[in-house]
Amino acid sequence: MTDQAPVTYAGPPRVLSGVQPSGALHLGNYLGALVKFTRLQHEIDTFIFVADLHAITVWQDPAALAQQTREIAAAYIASGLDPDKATIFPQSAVREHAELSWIFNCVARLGWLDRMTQFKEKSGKHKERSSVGLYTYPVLQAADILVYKATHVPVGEDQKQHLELTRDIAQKFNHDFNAPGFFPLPDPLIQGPGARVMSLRDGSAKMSKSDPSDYSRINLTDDADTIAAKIKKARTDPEPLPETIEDLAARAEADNLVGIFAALAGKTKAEVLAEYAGKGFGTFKPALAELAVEKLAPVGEKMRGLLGDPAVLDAILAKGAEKAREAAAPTLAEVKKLVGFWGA
Ligand code: AQP
Repeated sequence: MTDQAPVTYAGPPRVLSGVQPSGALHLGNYLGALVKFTRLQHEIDTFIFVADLHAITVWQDPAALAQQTREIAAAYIASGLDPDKATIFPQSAVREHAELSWIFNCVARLGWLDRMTQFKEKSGKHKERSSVGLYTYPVLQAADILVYKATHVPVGEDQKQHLELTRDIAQKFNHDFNAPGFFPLPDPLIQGPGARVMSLRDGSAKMSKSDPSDYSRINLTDDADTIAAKIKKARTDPEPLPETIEDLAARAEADNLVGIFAALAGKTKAEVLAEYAGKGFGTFKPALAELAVEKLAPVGEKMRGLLGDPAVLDAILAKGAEKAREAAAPTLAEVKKLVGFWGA
């Protein structure tokens, strides 16, 4: 322990994020995560992984997991991630994530994890039957980020609490091991109208892979007709669109569709309202469907093309894993020294 004033992290900026290979990707994953990755790769050194260690916190069919991993990699590239710019890799191929996660399990406090709302939501009424991994998921997430000393983490709104936990772990590690400024306190990049895309069937629930209704979400692999049909069937209210954001706030489903339009068009919700205020959903939904098809159908098509040649995807993942290991290994070596392990 030390009385020294905290020293801020002085290393270079770096982006880290990932998506679990636990099912088909949807519009929420695309707007909350993938689109941001693509933008950031041009600005900052970017590491994007396929979170297969996270995926097995709930049961995954061993015969399908590797292919699901390729599918996420294909979605990244189809959304615009360039493997020559960003490092794209499977989490399980870089063992430093799991090793640092154990050390962080000994830094994080039970009380911190007890507060995590995602565990409560995902474990539901059967907490005692959930895997221990599901409970310590946010600790692994902290290791994912900090093993690369990442400073910026593009995620959807649902990950905000986990990012706060990452900052708490970094701060406690730096303090306990007398290493001020060793780990950065990473900033979540959440803002934007796509940060929380809600279900098309229920404006109070987030769009999610695990929702039993396929009509609740738009999958990246949906074809143009399916995308249009899902938007047509999306739940709404009978009122025309209002003029102000404030008047939209109490209308969850309308707010969600305007938010999706804004995110896909690269506009603000206010700009969308300026165009559609006073118009009903009979006008707005077809315009949204057209925009969604224009933006998403090519992504699905490109994904299918990439998946037709798994050897190319595997080569990209293998090369990414090598680069990621090179970046992660020195951090873990320093951590082991700080902790005081023999031989470190
Ligand atoms: N509805 C959403 N709106 C905006 N962003 C979202 N994300 C997920 N849902 C939305 C963001 O997508 C990234 C990857 O998510 P993930 O697959 O790692 O985990 P998740 O959050 O558990 O995704 P799902 O679809 O909700 O899966 P299930 O149904 O299994 O819980 C993250 O950045 C997340 O914020």
